[in-house]
Amino acid sequence: MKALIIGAAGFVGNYLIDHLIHDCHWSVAVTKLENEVIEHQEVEQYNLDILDKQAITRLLRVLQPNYIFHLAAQSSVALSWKNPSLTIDVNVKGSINVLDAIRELDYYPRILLIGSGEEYGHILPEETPISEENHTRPGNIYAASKVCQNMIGKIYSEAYHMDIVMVRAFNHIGPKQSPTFVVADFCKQVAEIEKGLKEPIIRVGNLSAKRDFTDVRDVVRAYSLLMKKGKAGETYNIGSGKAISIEEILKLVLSNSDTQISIEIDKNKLRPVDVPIIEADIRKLQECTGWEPSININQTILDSLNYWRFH
Ligand code: A2R
Repeated sequence: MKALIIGAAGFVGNYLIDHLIHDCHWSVAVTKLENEVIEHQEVEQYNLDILDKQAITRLLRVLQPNYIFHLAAQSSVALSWKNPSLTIDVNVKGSINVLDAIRELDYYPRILLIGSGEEYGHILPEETPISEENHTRPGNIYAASKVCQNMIGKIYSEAYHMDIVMVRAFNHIGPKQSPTFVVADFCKQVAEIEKGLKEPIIRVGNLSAKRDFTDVRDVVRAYSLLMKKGKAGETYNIGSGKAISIEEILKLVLSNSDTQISIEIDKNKLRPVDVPIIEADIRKLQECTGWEPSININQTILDSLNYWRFH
């Protein structure tokens, strides 16, 4: 099996490459932006900006992979408030470029489109845990762009009989994640405090929000399982199935350090609109694949903290 990961230089791509090579034993090619570096020397690497549709066509005509994991995105909610048009360009126009290039080539790979638990947006208490059938009420520009990507995936799958599976991945965490995301941000701050690089105060945003966190190594396993077993045109939630408050996360991070650290609210870390609770109903994924998360949250936090301690 030949797999192509589009947008492999990011947080998830790094883990997905490892998993596909070492656990699935697939042949793997990857794309990245020109200025990005992918450390895995063993994979074929290509520069690709998904805003350039002709470049996508040229690459796919030559490679013709059986499986395409579409990861390329502007993936930060915070940046989507600051740069909404870039977010829409990359996440909507870029995704349609990928799908349309495949449609025009008249070949039928299986495509996994990566969406987000953020798509559900303002979830009502009685809708928790949230299932794939629920309404989406996106609460930020990133979420809106991923809802749009999901709808386009469904339309292309039905209209052109393309083999597209959509996922809604809830928050995924782990070593090497950018500190624009909350767990990595907390771990990096604590590691800097321990090294004496920063005063012993951790700056935090909204602590009451509850999110469904899964280790990225479990998430990529769900991706390959859905590639093998998912049904075309369907959307699958990927999450732990249990929401935890950011305050609990903060406590876990601090409990893994011996240093005395005080907590301060930083207004810059508060969002214009924040969704109170996001928790995944993962029965559809489990019925289809038998997937279970295997790494508990404290282990992920410890691994992330150790990553920042040694970098
Ligand atoms: O934004 P950058 O410079 O970090 O590059 C990201 C890249 N990317 C693009 N690739 C091709 N053409 C573009 N026009 C373009 N714009 C951005 O996609 C980055 O290297 C990669 C996405 O990786 P991350 O931002 O680290 O996201 P992560 O956590 O790996 O998530 C993968 C997927 C995304 O679709 C998320 O929205 C979803 O999972 O949660």
